[in-house]
Amino acid sequence: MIAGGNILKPDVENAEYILYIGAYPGHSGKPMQTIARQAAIRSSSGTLKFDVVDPVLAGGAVSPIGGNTQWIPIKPTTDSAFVMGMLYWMIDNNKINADFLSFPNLNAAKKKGFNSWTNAAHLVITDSEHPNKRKLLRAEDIGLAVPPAPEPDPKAATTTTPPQYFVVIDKATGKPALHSDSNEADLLFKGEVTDSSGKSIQVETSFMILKESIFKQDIAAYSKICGVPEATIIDIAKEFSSHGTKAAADGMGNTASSTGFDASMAQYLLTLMIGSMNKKGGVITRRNAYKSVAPGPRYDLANYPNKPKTSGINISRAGVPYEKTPEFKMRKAKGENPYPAKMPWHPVGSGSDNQAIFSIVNGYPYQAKILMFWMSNPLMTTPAAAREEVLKELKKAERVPLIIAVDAFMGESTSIADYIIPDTTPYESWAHANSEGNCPGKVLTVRWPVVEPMTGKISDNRYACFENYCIDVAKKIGIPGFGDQAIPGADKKLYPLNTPEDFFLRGIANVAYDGEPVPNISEDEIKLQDLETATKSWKNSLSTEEWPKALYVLARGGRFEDGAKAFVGDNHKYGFTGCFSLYVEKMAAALNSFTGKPFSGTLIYNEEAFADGTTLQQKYPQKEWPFQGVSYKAKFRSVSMLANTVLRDLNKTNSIEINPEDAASLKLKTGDKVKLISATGGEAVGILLVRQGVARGTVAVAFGYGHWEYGSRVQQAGDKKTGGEASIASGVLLSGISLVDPTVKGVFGFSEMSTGGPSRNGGAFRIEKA
Ligand SMILES: Nc1nc2c(c(=O)[nH]1)N[C@H]1C(S)=C(S)[C@@H](COP(=O)(O)OP(=O)(O)OC[C@H]3O[C@@H](n4cnc5c(=O)[nH]c(N)nc54)[C@H](O)[C@@H]3O)O[C@H]1N2
Ligand SMILES: Nc1nc2c(c(=O)[nH]1)N[C@H]1C(S)=C(S)[C@@H](COP(=O)(O)OP(=O)(O)OC[C@H]3O[C@@H](n4cnc5c(=O)[nH]c(N)nc54)[C@H](O)[C@@H]3O)O[C@H]1N2
Ligand SMILES: [Mo]
Repeated sequence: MIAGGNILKPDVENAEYILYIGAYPGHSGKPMQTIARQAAIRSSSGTLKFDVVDPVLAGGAVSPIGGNTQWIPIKPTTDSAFVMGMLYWMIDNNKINADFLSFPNLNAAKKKGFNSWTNAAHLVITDSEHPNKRKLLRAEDIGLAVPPAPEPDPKAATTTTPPQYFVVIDKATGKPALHSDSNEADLLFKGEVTDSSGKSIQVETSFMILKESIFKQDIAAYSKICGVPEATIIDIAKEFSSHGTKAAADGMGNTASSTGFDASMAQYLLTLMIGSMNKKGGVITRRNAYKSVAPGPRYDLANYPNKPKTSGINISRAGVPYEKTPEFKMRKAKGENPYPAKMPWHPVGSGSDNQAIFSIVNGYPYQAKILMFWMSNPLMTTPAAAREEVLKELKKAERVPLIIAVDAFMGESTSIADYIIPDTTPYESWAHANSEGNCPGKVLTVRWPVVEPMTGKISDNRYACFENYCIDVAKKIGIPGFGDQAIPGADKKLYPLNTPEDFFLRGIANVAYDGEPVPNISEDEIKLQDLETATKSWKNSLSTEEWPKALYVLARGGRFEDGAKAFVGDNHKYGFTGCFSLYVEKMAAALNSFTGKPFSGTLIYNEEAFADGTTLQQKYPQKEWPFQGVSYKAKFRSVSMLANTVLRDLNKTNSIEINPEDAASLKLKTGDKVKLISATGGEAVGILLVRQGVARGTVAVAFGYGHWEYGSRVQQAGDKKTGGEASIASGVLLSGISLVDPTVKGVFGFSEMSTGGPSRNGGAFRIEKA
């Protein structure tokens, strides 16, 4: 399964309808300027309709008075209930693309003009007696013959896992078949299949499991949970399912909650139900990039001689099933009940800086020795990390003996470092950035230094910066992959990595030669931009053959494929061609590390709950804690954008925002100084803003405010003082009082148990006059 918000985005240029669930086209999102332009042009010309389901009304291209858009307030953390209501109606009224869902493999989909496929018709073992219960039925479970495994490629760098064969009921024969052999499978099968010993096994399709989960409640019940009227849920379901494959669902920041997995699954299930995955006007992959820092056509920037193998357990406890840890095995061996674990382990997903912070402050699963910050400020940006109890621990030498920050600013995290290495800003530095989305073609932008860095010279032509720091430290302590013989070329020779340009220019050569190479730059263009002078000091980093193509890319700030060429017919060329899961076996097989209970493999609505399963409502009932918190990106700033005084002046501070009815019942008004109090301790004082654009029971706070460093305090280096601009610290940081989980010993930010996703949105809060 792949998460909805991560690699998929609506094709705004071609869609007829987009449902944004907790994402504002043009207010935020990636990249918000492109989305704003595309969404505004298309909706004002009447060719695109889009709705936003969000507890907070933001700016951007949405307007309550403009045409073709609608704001639908929702109760935070209940997105899956809203979507289950929509899916209920769509399934009940035959408004799903059942043909698409019946393709059990990519080839079957391709024959019918699609290029994505799902496991909707794959069978799942529901038999509670079967050793593989809750798993997808595989060929070996019923003794179905499979093709011989392909010979392993001796030249392959990594061992590939052999193909797996799942089982479907083939529509044509009515019999079990390999998923790869059937062109159309029975979507609605629920019954028994027989294994080779003649024993019957209870199975049903992924789709049936999903349907049963949805039909456990009705639309009225879902409406009650999410606070969106039943009629609105039905209207949106009708709209969403009446544009063929030219509709899409999206969302991103909304999934950062303790119910975020359900929210992202809900989102991509919507798209699958109408078959618009990988379709023009549907949902397409983002970050379709040319090869740069990769095994590329000119240089291999991912591998090098003597590359060390990493091993061990990720300190963040994320992407690691508890059952694979030494702690579990030891407790099991002693005959103890291994649950609950000492701290939560999150079996699904990947490493997490949010979770790493809580591992470090608890010294669990092991002691951190060196903590390094670069281009990240997790103390400010991780929910609950700015709490006093976290900061106090992190500053103790026994928690982390050495903290190194490489930064251009005195960020909050940088301020607790033992050593600060000065770093460059964008105009002074190199980068390869792929497009975040909203262009279907391949894109890679390249950034190169246009001014001399102001960080200080460390030797001839070399300046203090992150890359030089890494290079010099690696050489000193003998880490392979740096120095004169470091980067493998396509010609099998080894090239040096002694400077940032050695690395980035070789990446640019890869970009220039990826697929059909770019043309050579013309002499006129070189002269026009005086590229000769600009690149003079980097001459040795590329060959004379490579330079004219590298310059072609540099002069354009990257390489950009024409978006129209990224489609074949109405199929996206770079679509994800693996299986999209309606039933996520990995989730179904994973266990909650505190309760020992399995997660759901299908879409369900989970209430916000702590690690041990206690719901928030049980512990902090709404009567006492009437608000859930929501943080949203501020329109005119990013987390780190405070250094820009023009943007800072546009929105000097933020507010604690609530709905007029909530304000009336608290006898509060706009401008009142109020305390926002967190159910697990901690409070923030700010100014109240009462507005209609906030759902009832929600308190909204724009992110990016409430700094305590970043130039707000005076800092001294030698006898030089800097900073002291108090206005930088203005406003409230909601995540500074985000909930901790009282069912976990030590300090632990309230998180989702399956993935470790932090609870940025949701929780339990109270407001009082300050
Ligand atoms: N409550 C709440 N929390 C959130 C979010 C939210 O909406 N609400 N958003 C989340 C999201 S989506 C993200 S991506 C993260 C972002 O989280 P982070 O990546 O941790 O934060 P940033 O502020 O984007 O950047 C980190 C730091 O990079 C440094 N920096 C900035 N510019 C430069 C530069 O030019 N050169 C160098 N060397 N360093 C620089 C600064 O010290 C800055 O503080 O925050 C997350 N946290
Ligand atoms: N102006 C601006 N634009 C940005 C950034 C920025 O800092 N400022 N940062 C960039 C980055 S790093 C990112 S990742 C993207 C993020 O882009 P988005 O995902 O569009 O923005 P966020 O503000 O993170 O998203 C949170 C949204 O979800 C809503 N929300 C919260 N809880 C729920 C819920 O339970 N259900 C629903 N339906 N909605 C909920 C919030 O009100 C908010 O509108 O933006 C990028 N663009
Ligand atoms: Mo982000």
